[in-house]
Amino acid sequence: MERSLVLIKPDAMERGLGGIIIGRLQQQGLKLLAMKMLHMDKGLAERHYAIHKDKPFFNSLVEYITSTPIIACVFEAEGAIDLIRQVMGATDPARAETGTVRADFGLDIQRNATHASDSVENAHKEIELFFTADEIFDC
Ligand code: FUP
Repeated sequence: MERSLVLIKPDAMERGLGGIIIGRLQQQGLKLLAMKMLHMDKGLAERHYAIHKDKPFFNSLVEYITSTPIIACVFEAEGAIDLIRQVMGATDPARAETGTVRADFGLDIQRNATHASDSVENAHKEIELFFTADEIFDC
């Protein structure tokens, strides 16, 4: 069974879209194992986006993701990584397929409503950044 970290980002939080996005994932059969609302600090944001630290958009991305509280979730399913990325659509909402979360709710490439892990290895690392083992309910 695969797990993925999903973040409801500040632009979606500001528009009250957390419930509908989490609902879309649950409707696809993804099982919600963990969820919390938190305000990421700079250190957590820099660790979460460490892979992008040399990119020109890194500082702006860290500033954005720390700008409001967010919701972090862990979802589980067979093939969860690909399934969630299909539900979310392309990173850039302008390129996201019709009916995807980012096509429907994303504003631009930075304010694209959600984050979802892009591999099993990264999901494992990302989940550990946000959740302790006893916060994940595998029932
Ligand atoms: P994704 O895996 O879909 O989250 O996309 P990426 O790993 O390529 O990008 C990580 C985050 O960087 C995205 F959520 C959006 C942001 N980003 C920018 O802000 N500007 C860019 O030019 C590219 C990505």
